[in-house]
Amino acid sequence: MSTPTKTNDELGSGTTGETAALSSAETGNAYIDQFPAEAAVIRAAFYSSFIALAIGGIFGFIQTLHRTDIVQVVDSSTYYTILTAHGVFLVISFTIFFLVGVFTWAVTTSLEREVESIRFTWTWYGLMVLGTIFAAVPILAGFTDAIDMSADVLFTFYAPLQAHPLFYIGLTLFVIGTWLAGADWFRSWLAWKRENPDERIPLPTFMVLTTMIMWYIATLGVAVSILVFLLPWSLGLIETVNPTLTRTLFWFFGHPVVYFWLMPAYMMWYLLLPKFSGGRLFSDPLARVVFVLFLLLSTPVGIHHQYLDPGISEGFKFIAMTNTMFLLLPSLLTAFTVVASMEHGARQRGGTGYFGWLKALPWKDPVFTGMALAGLMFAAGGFSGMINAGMNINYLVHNSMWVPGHFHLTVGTAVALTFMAGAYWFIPQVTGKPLASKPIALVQVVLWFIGMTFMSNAMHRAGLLGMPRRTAEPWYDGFAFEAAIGTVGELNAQIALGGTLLTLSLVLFLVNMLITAFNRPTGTVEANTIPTPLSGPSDAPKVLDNLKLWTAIGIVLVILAYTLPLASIVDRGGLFGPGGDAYPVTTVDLGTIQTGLETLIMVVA
Ligand code: HAS
Ligand code: CU
Repeated sequence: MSTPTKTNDELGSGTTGETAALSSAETGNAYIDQFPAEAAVIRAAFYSSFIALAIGGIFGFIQTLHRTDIVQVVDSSTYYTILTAHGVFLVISFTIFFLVGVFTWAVTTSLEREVESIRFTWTWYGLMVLGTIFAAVPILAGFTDAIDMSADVLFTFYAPLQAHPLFYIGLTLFVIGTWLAGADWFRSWLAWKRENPDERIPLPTFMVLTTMIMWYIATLGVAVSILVFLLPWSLGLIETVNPTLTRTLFWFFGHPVVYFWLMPAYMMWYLLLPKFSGGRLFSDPLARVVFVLFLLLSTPVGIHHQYLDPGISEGFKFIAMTNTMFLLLPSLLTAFTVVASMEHGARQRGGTGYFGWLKALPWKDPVFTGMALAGLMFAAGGFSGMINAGMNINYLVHNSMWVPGHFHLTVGTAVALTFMAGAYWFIPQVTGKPLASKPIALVQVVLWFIGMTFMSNAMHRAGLLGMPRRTAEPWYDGFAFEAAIGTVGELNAQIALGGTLLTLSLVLFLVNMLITAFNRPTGTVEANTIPTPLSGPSDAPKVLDNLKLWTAIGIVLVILAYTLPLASIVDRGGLFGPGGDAYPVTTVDLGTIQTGLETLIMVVA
């Protein structure tokens, strides 16, 4: 390992930052100048994520027009193929490829050191690419009968839906890639720690490490589910599985995965939003508390996705609900800290008054505006999450369009819009080329906000009318949805309009990225600096950096929340039973559909 030629003083770990300068437009001090080898991997990860975004976005567009009955370019029988491709490409590939790039940036920048072995870094990236391709092949093969493969199992992929083995193998490789990525960052930190035994962990690295510990705990559930049950089942090695067990193991992972997407977005709000607001992070200690809370509480809540599942007793559901309500705390703390930092920035820029300071924020900057609008929408998405989390009120919204409304505000905006806005800063950093068009970028982020306002609001309302999710043709013969205000036609029109604006916004984003990538470097790129916090790490109790302690408590909480529910599920249904036929939805004849439906009814009943 060698020390990079140019270092970044402002991100130093020990200073409290009373005298820290804000970022300046020095040239030759962009990330690519400091870490050229790492910049190449991060570029590759970002471009992979954009390819996934483009593919997933196309399916989203087809889907929104299909289920609102505006234009149907595919047969309804392929709807699950489209829905699976939309979900997997966006929430698995787009988000995770992007975040591994951001995490690599965060660790190298804040530790001021190159990765220990760039070959290892390329290896985990390569595994993630291989995994994505393996999983994508059976998903896309679902569109044609010519290839005897499918994976129409949605991004939640639990039994009785069954995919081709290649899908599970691909997911496994992808997850192993992320595990190795985490190992890479831990190695960097340990090497740094040997040289700096008395320093506090720099905040960006602290955020990466806590997120990865959370991810290691969470992915245990999906690893067991795939390796012990789903993969052997799809290979024909075992005849049957216990659907409730695979669902529960999925949600063991399926809730924390949403924080695996959110925590990098939060990291960008903590590190970049204050900078672009013209100020400094309000509190480093609070940020550390938030990430520790996520580490502790993200996993023992997964059963809040299963309030309506039979076979899990109410008491366990109640515990999951209680934990979920505690889990609101880190987000509420984040709302406070990030908005306080923005206010500080606005006042530095001359803003005054109770709310007047809002006008002093740099609304013409797409990085700032994108992230601020993402935060604003997350306030709404967080509230619909609280409603989901209430055990009794969940019965009203579960499996309805409300839920896609919720997650298009959270992962679809808080995360996706933050990542896109962040890309306007990161891509110049890792290419050395200024953004092709700032005005188009600004239009893009605002268009996303407007499109999502239409779409998610109408989705929530449609859900309250009882309109189901995951349905190609959610209209029933002889059944009219009763709308309290407006009509279902109006809601569908809003969903389709919103989806179209989002597609337009996506095109603008991708074109801007494409032109930037192929541009010749002209003009200067801003220096890779983050202002130090107002209240720095020396104000944070040392125990916050005790990662072993938090890991141990995190594991104990998971054991407490999951041992009894899993034991009782296995006790009732058996480890590999009660079974029921596998259910691939497409490329099957009517007889199989009938058997599948009977299975589903059996499982639900
Ligand atoms: Fe969720 C279902 C509960 C957060 C994603 N969620 C889903 C699904 C997805 C998803 C994908 O309890 C569907 C899965 C499926 O296919 O079935 N969710 C919650 C709760 C939270 C929550 C309590 N979800 C997320 C996040 C996601 C995400 C984050 C992705 C990234 N969710 C549920 C439940 C279900 C569920 C049930 C199951 C529903 C069912 O029945 O199927 C909380 O974490 C939310 C806390 C958030 C807040 C908001 C704080 C506000 C902030 C904004 C600050 C403002 C700024 C801007 C910075 C309390 C931080 C200021 C700007 C200025 C201009 C001043
Ligand atoms: Cu959840």
